[in-house]
Amino acid sequence: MFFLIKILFNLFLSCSIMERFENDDLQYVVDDYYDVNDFNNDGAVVEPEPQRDNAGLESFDSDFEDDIESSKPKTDTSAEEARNGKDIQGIPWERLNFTRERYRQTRVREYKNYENLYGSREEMEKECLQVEKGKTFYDFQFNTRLVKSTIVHFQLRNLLWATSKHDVYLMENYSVMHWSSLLHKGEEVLNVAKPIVPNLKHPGLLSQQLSRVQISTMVVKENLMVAGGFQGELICKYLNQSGAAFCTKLTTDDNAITNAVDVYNNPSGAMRVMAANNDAKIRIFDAETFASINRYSFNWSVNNTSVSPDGKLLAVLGDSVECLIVDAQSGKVTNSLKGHLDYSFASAWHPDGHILATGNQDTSCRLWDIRNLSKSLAILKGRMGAIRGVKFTSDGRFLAIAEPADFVHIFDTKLGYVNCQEIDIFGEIAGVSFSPDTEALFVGVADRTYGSLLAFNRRRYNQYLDSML
Ligand SMILES: *[C@@H]1O[C@H](CO)[C@@H](O)[C@H](O)[C@H]1NC(C)=O
Ligand SMILES: *[C@@H]1O[C@H](CO)[C@@H](O)[C@H](O)[C@H]1NC(C)=O
Ligand SMILES: *[C@@H]1O[C@H](CO)[C@@H](O)[C@H](O)[C@H]1NC(C)=O
Ligand SMILES: *[C@@H]1O[C@H](CO)[C@@H](O)[C@H](O)[C@H]1NC(C)=O
Ligand SMILES: *[C@@H]1O[C@H](CO)[C@@H](O)[C@H](O)[C@H]1NC(C)=O
Ligand SMILES: *[C@@H]1O[C@H](CO)[C@@H](O)[C@H](O)[C@H]1NC(C)=O
Ligand SMILES: CC(=O)N[C@H]1CO[C@H](CO)[C@@H](O)[C@@H]1O
Repeated sequence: MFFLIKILFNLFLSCSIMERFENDDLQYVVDDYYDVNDFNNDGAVVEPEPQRDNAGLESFDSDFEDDIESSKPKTDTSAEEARNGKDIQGIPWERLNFTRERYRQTRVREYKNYENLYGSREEMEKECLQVEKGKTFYDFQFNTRLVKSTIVHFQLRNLLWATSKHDVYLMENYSVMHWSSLLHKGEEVLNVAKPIVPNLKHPGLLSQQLSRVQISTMVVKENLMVAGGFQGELICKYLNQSGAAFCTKLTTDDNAITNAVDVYNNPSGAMRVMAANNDAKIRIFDAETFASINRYSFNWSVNNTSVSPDGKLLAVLGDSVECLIVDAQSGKVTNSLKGHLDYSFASAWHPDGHILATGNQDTSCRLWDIRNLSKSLAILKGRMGAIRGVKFTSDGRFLAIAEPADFVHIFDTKLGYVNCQEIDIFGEIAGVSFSPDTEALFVGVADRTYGSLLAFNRRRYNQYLDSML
């Protein structure tokens, strides 16, 4: 029952340690918890030392695990089992001393959101869009523990990508895993603990062998996977080739984390790779030759960037309450977005190119109309935590925003974002991704016991119309 211990431990953290520790210390403590220092030399993750102050729970834990061992339950949950009342994550509430509802209430009440800037959020809450919850746009399809997401940095939750409704890529320890829904099976596609020797050789290409990379962020688009590392690494891999095409260390700065990577087409259609780092720089590479094309510097660590659908504008987010709109060709700042109360870590553009959504530690997602940036268009509020993941479907119909734990919210953009489905689970969220055809939504949960991949299916017209009548 590691997961409950973890949550209780986090509560313990929030109550006693968090008050005393400043941000970086908390980050360190939380990182510690999320395996950063648990990776040992052979690439496996070692079990953490038993936590103090929870002796009672520990014995509860081991009893419980023994139970599981003897009865060997199937850990996966199908749509049918869920309809018949099984918990979608397979959490055996019936054997616990509290109900799911009660635990949910406690968790929402006790959860301490991580903030860099403190201050009242009351004014903001008043401005938030009034939203009707309880819609179903995506139906639960399955949950599997055959693959389990892991996280290396508690603020970076962009570690899962779907390339089709059957194909998902995610990080598990030192492995980039591919999950096939058709085969119902996970398979390692790249091991980043072992030395990675880049395949591509060009004169002048700044490529180098890497190993023991802790992947902090990734993107997979079509045939190209790009991953960023905790020490400023960048790894580019074609999915149809073994090994990696290009690897490099982007910076030798001490604080070098690659926070965000993206693959996009520039206005003339050429494919580009973009990386945003804690050394306050954005770097752009050609996605075929991996030649360095541009480098833009900012005044603060760049924590997330995203490129407008036409490839002309960059949204640049980081350790600032302001988000910047930057010309992608020149790196010139053309606008700044004012409204958020803390730092931002996620963004996405509506495919129509007019709407930008930004996810922030102030627990909100703001929508901006790029044609008039004087004020945000709307504020969408999470339940308890920062908004660390933001994704639109490729047809623009839905927006999903993910909190660091427990909640993913899906909004219908066509109806003005006032209708919402709330996906309610327990555990840290490593990433959310719609399949490019919009049919599937995947959520990666990082947890030692309940870590899993959840899949949801888009509900189609007939049912959907019913639900709207
Ligand atoms: C990741 O580490 C956990 C804990 O050591 C282990 O159970 C799991 O099999 C590992 N997964 C992979 C893909 O290496
Ligand atoms: C659950 O509650 C029952 C009765 O209230 C008690 O006997 C039992 O020890 C409790 N179990 C745990 C694991 O706390
Ligand atoms: C892999 O795909 C790329 C296009 O993305 C293509 O140029 C290349 O020839 C393919 N390589 C193999 C080995 O199939
Ligand atoms: C920024 O965040 C969004 C949403 O979380 C993500 O889709 C995008 O890939 C991130 N940008 C980069 C450059 O990683
Ligand atoms: C960085 O700060 C300098 C001095 O405060 C300012 O002139 C410049 O516009 C800032 N650059 C950006 C990209 O915000
Ligand atoms: C932009 O929006 C603001 C309010 O959100 C409005 O007052 C202003 O007139 C708009 N500007 C233009 C050029 O439409
Ligand atoms: C996740 C991450 O690396 N966030 C960084 C954003 O930028 C600031 C620096 O200004 C870092 O302290 C954060 O670690």
